[in-house]
Amino acid sequence: MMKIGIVCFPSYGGSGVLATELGWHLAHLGNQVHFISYDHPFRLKFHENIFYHPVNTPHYDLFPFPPYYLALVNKIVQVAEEEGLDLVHAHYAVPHALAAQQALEIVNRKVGLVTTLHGTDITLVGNNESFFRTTQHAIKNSPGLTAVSKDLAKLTREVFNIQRPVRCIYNFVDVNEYKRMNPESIPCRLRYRSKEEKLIIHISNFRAVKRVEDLIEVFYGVQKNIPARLLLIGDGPTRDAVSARIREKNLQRKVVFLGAQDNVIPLLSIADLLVLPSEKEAFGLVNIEAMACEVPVLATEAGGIPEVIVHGETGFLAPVGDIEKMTELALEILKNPDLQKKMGLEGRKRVIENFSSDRIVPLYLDYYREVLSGKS
Ligand code: GMT
Repeated sequence: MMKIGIVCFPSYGGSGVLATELGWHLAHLGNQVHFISYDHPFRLKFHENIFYHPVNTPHYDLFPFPPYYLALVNKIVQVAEEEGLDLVHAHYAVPHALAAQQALEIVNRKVGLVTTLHGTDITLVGNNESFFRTTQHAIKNSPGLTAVSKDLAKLTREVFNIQRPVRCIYNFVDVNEYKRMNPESIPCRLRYRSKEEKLIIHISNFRAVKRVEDLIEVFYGVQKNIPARLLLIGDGPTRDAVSARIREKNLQRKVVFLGAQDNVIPLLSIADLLVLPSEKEAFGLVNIEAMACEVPVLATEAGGIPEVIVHGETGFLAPVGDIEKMTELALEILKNPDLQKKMGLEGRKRVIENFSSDRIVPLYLDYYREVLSGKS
């Protein structure tokens, strides 16, 4: 049994979801898990081995910006000392990797540290001049360092000009939870689609990097060919621009915008295709959530996505921004129920074999032991 501190973002977004799920599974395997964050992680379910420690940033007139980083370092020190942590697992490089490192320099005994890089912490944030040197320092010096795809591990070494190994540990889902429900048992099914219509689904945090406007263009082409609807789930900075594009294309009656949702399993279970047109994507957690629910995926060739989706078997890959190709591939799946079914089943099989919690969580535990023994 280990005592593990998890530092993560608590809000919607892949890194927070992954960290939360990992913490839950580690607790389920008998470890004691301490979440350290500014809010209660939104997907965190109760478990007797899980504890939550909020980071409170006091207001003081002299501070024009609340000093969250300082409060976070202080909280990690406090939890590590009071709870006797064996290891801290920092998710997302900025600011968690450096905060955890500083905290563990202060702690009065040796505590292990693993940093997991999730993607935008390297491609967008860490890469920014304002954060570059601190992020580089943090990833150079974290005793354990993982990335969620081989592509991200390679990119990290290139961007930060480092030689050290970066262990690839893929995202995972619990396939006992993520499985296709009988669509007939989902009451909202006919609200979002009629029996004749095909349903495309998209789930993201609506950041520019997701290129959701490309999806609107693809959907425009699809619905000109076959009866179809589009279900958009999530919220974020490009939501208004996406809504504007939907109006511009006069698609309001065919697009349902649900906003952020806690439980996407029933929604995936009524979908025929998930589309993820991202410009950058370290892994694409939503891809395996969809695949586990037997939904084929059409995504771009960006980042780590080709490590997840097998073109022609579990879905299709297309170049970033290639609307015409994406429309053609979407139609190929939606017009061919046998192909859709086959890809859906292959997708679930691939997730069970490669990206299930049963397979991935032990890899993290093994890595923790390796780091604690000083072998990594
Ligand atoms: O997808 C996002 O923009 C959210 C972001 C995050 O950090 O919360 O997700 C990143 O981490 C996920 C979990 O490891 C990965 O599956 C996503 O691919 C990655 N997002 C990007 O690289 C854009």
